Amino acid sequence: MTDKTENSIDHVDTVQSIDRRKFLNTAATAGVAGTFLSMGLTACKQGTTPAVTGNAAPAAAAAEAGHSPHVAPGELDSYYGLWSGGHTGDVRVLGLPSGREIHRIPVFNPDALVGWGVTNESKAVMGTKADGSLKYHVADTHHVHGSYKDGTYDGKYAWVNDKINCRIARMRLDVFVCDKITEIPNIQGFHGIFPDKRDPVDEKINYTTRVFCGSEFSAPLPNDGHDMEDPTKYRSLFTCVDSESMEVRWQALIDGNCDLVATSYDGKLAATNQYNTEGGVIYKDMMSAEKDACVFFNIARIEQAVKDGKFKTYGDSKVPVVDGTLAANKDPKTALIARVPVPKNPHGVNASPDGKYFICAGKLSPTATVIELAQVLKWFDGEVADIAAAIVAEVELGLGPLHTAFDGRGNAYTTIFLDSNVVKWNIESAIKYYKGDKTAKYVVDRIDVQYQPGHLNASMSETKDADGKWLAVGCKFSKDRYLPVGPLHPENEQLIDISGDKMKLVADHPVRPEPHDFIIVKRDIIKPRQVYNMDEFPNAVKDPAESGVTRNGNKVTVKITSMAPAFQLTDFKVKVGDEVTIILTNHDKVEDLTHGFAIEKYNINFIVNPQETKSVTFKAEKAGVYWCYCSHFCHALHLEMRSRMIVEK
Ligand code: K7E
Ligand code: CUA
Ligand code: CA
Repeated sequence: MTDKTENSIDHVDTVQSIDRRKFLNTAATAGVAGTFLSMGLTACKQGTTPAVTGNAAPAAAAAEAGHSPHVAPGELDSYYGLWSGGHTGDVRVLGLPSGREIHRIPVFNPDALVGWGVTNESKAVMGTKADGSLKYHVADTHHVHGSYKDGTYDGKYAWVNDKINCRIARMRLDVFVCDKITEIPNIQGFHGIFPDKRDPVDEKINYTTRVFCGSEFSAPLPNDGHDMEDPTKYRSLFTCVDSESMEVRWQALIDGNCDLVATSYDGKLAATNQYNTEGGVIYKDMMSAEKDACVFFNIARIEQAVKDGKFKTYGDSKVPVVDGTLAANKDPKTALIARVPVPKNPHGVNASPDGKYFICAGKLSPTATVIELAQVLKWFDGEVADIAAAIVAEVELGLGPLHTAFDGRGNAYTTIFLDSNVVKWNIESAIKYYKGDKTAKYVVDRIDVQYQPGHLNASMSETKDADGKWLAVGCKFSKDRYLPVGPLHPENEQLIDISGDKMKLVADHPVRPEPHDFIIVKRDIIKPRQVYNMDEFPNAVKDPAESGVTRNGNKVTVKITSMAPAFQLTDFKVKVGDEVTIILTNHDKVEDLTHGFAIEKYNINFIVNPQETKSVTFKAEKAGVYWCYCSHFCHALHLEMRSRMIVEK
């Protein structure tokens, strides 16, 4: 174990420390922090609040130093931020360093602005019941990750998980729209995701072709009413989804559970941290063991096993499930998985940008475990007898380490939930220290954040091009940082300048609860288009002359075009009882010329971007005249841009 005085930071502001202590003892310990503490952090060997909270900067002092996040009016940010929205079920797009929110991509939940969950096209992506209504209305997004090429983002896709209904969604980054959602079978509590960075076998494939998914909760397999009262029979699976087709390729049955996911730069390994190796159903059981694990998956071997027919299927699912349990994988030379022991209930697992290490943060242990991937591969080759040899460091960072980001200069940045700070530490120094060199100072800097940080990420941190400029931190509590707005506080996203030796807090941004993970991508990597090609939509009304009403029994199709400031049809007739489908193509080609289509009293609104086509289907239930109006400002005659739906008895 470590000696934290060895790794203290020199400049301790005693007054600040006392203030913080007082704060934690009152406000924070009353909440989640208190729960965590009572859950066993005090059981840690060195589990008292560290003497050093270090570098706590009063707001005024923080503002005076560091690069300015201010981006002047008319100027563009240098990074895109893709932020999971949490239980709003969407993905936020920010410009960084300004923190300006420039878009929200509706994903799992309906969105009244664009008509997500209203249009037929979006419903087809979201999934419907037999009657055409949406299958799900809630979601909980945690993790957003982008597609890779050659170890860095290629700007093609991003993916996000839904923990509530076990769905993975893909977003096209050329148009910032969700285009596919897959519901993963056999699992519950779908939490971590990570795309692979190259193919484990074919050297030529140096880009993402798979996305790996962890399932946090175990359940009977198949979950069809058997074994419900016997949690020892509950199972958890690790899932591989094809990044193009978005079909589930395979699953691996494991012992314990999955939490977060990381992938190696050589494509050979994926891993998930496990906090419930105990298979507990209540938290006391889940934290009963001193060690949990980080499980590594040998992707090439798993896919060979699938090819060789060594799999089962469960219930209605056709997905091949290989056996990744410990009992079936005792011989390293044929093992599909390797299980590295890490201290009690670890949380994040993150891949260092040099491709060498995965870092598993301790959560209930004050440590981070550094696992060397070369050693894991050697274990799979039978060259290393004990998998624990892959652990090259296990060092103390503070109370409740969760997630780790990187600056590309050999430093890691880990959120320390209970201490409410971010610690900057040097990986190679940590390895030296762990090897026995007690002069190695691995803690480089520490900064207070407000308050209780979950995820953090640095610019390009999860790529080989980690550039060490900005670090954003998602704080779970904002408390006194903003004007009070009743009982519900916003969360607090903070921006830290990490370009120098010392971290500098430069901005606070309130955010609707509750974001988790995010990525910060150099702006030139993403190449969005502003105008669609009409041919991308098979149902496009390509010529305004095609607009009109066609009837097939009680099914009525209404084709409409828009061109500012008019719809072509200015009116259309349907009958009560008709199933009406309106197809609207926007013929405007001008960038930023979006129209809306809202139908009074029919609960319908959606937008069409330049050259885009969308459709809605509904029952004409009420006789009368119903104005259809353009709901999106488009022209000086925007208010006049209307049509009439005349519903005859
Ligand atoms: Cu740490 Cu769901 Cu990634 Cu949130 S999880 S903090
Ligand atoms: Cu068209 Cu407003
Ligand atoms: Ca545990």
